[in-house]
Amino acid sequence: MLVDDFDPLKGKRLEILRKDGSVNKKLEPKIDDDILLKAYRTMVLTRVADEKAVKLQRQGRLGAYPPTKGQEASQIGPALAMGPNDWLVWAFRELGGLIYRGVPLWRLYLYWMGNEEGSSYPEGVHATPSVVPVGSQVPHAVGIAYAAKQRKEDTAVVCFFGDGGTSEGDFHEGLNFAGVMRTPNVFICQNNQWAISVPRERQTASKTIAQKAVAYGFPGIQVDGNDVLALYVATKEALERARKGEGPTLIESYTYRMGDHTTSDDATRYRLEKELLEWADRDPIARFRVYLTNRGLWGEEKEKALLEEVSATVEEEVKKAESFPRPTFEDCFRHTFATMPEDLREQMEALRRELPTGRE
Ligand SMILES: Cc1ncc(C[n+]2csc(CCOP(=O)(O)OP(=O)(O)O)c2C)c(N)n1
Ligand SMILES: [Mg+2]
Repeated sequence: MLVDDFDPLKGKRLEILRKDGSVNKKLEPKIDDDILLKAYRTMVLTRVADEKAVKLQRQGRLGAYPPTKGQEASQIGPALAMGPNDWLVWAFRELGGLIYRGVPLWRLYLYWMGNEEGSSYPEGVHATPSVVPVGSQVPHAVGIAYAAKQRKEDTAVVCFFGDGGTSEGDFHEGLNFAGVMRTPNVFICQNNQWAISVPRERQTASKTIAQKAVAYGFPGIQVDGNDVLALYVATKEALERARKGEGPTLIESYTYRMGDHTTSDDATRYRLEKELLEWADRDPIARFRVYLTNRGLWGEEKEKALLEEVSATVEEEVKKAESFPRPTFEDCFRHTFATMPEDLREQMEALRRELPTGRE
């Protein structure tokens, strides 16, 4: 088993697709060509959709947005490994995984535009809505997995969170419970080296995040987070364990946030350009393209056609999202209770009085 060969306490990291696009043949997974191509398309679509979201925010057409650039493999690798009944529980920076799992892009844009309709996913798409309170989705993911186990359903739950999320009580409570009850969870920490302006070294004194699993009594593995094949392989093995009733796994996806924390942030204030350039050299999409080219599946013509198709798709999705009415200030008071409690109604009325006329 991989988790035995890549002991995080010994500082080992699973890498299959190297940054130059060459591959470790011994560990290379067998994935059908059409799945590989779908994964590549989704990675490129995610990159283009992400850049568009930042532009929309700058133009005042979308609220705040957390860029996902650089983390595409980290999300799409696990998505490839998931079965149709598995749940995806996410935080707020998992655009690629959601698109791969079938959440329409226009819905995700709509969510960042402030419209709660954006959190309503099509029937059969097993994904929870975004949660911004850091780490709070971890107990939810464990609860879903525990319920599936009690009901004897063939369902595992893949839960994403960040390096910053591991400092929250919810992370500890969730992983502890999962370990004790052997729930079918795969925890994926997207260690993108930063939690807003807090670097990874200030987040935890642990040498790796993967090694935290040891204390909870289940396997942990650190994986090159810019390597879509390694993420696929590690998640697939973890899901197999989960389905066999062998309990959870913690995967640390060692990656990098290429953009700002959100559109309200300016990362040049706290990190060096040198670091950014080093990680740009480890781009997850570039190496996957070389891999596909070496396998005879890709070339310049196809790349050009794909970029055109994907850009047109993104424009269509934006159009669809913008066809919905813009949210009003009242929307942030809705959707929590079926019937709004009196004190919340009073707060809403107080805010209405504060707003300048015309801004409602
Ligand atoms: C409980 C809580 N505390 C603080 C914040 C403010 N906040 C939003 S994102 C974030 C950093 C999260 O870092 P990480 O978990 O590494 O995820 P990343 O943003 O890097 O994807 C913080 C502190 C919050 N949303 N919730
Ligand atoms: Mg982070």
